[in-house]
Amino acid sequence: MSLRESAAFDRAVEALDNFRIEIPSWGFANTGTRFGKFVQAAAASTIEEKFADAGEVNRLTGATPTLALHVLWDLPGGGAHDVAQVRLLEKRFNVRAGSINPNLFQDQEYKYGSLCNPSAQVREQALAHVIKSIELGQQLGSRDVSLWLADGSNYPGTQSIRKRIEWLEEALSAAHARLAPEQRLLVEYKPFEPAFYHTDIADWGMATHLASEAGPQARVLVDTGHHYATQNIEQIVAWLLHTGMLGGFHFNDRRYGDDDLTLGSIDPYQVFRIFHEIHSAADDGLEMDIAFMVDQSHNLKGKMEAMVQTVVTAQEIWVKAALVNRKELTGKQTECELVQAEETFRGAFWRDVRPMVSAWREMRNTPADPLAALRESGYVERITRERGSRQVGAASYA
Ligand code: RM4
Ligand code: MN
Ligand code: MN
Repeated sequence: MSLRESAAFDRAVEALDNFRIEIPSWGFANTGTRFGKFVQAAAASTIEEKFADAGEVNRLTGATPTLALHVLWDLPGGGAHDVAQVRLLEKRFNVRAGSINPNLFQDQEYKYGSLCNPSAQVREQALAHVIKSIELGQQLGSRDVSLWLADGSNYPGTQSIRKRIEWLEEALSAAHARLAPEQRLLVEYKPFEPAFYHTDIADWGMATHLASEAGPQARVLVDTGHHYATQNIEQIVAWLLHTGMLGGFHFNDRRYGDDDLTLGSIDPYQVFRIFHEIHSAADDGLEMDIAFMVDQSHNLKGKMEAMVQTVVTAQEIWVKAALVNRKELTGKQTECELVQAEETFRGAFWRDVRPMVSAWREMRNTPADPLAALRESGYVERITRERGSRQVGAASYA
């Protein structure tokens, strides 16, 4: 039997046809560590270049039709001009504006917090920025506003943790009230950095509480890099699926902190375990509406290569997890046949699905090997030539 005639291939095709992953504009820009930046000649520094790069990734992988935007980096004017420009770029590069990410972390006013700042005036300013982001989402026809706060404190006793919860509840309800019916507010959590004593939205429990209190269109966003080392992320995902609170993901890999390394580069099995929870919940008929997004910035790897590699990895692991024989697995789980259950599960992880994914790519008229196609296209050489001279002295993430 040929590959394309197998039941597994049908399942893989269905899984890949339904899998879309959003890529971030900041993944194409020059970013760095807190020690400095290594500037790349091919990095994008305008919104046009970010859309061009995203369009190329979408052409190569067939899976990235939307681009996440950070309001101050990508839409600094925030007005009609920015919106009109994005609308033109969407058409030109065949990529739509994706989630809108407010910037509540870089202005000097936010030194002691944004929505949780002890100053009512700063809290108001931060809320106004969130509302502006919601309105931008409406103007761009983009559904999700994805909220990450850098708020927290560095030393015990220096802030009232409880007061800050109340301010946050108030702000998120006020923001929720401004959502259009089709919009969603995604609440991201992170237990450390930039604050290192307490973070105001530190984990999925806090994010779930805040999203539930804010209103019916708020959900939790899981960034895989935003957990303590050794935390069982797939269990968190299972709980969020069970409670209907899972709104989306920011995918990246990590070894120590919020490292933003390419997906699956350190622990591909973890990605598999997370994807398995999603396929399994879907098979059981659970309702879900999940925004899959990448949140990575590549400091050493080429940005285009790293992004294509990320999307290809996501597609491959998504298929591996789709191919878990869940009927067999349920039987083994019920019988407590531990080793056999584990082998059924792991067997799918070890399966080489690359021939199937390549066959799907050909069926969908996309290159069989996206990384090779990127190399052959000469795209990176072209943008290196065109952008190189402008990169000297680049200082911001925008
Ligand atoms: C944070 C978080 C957010 C991202 C910012 C820039 O660590 O992951 O999602 O927007 O970084
Ligand atoms: Mn994130
Ligand atoms: Mn992060």
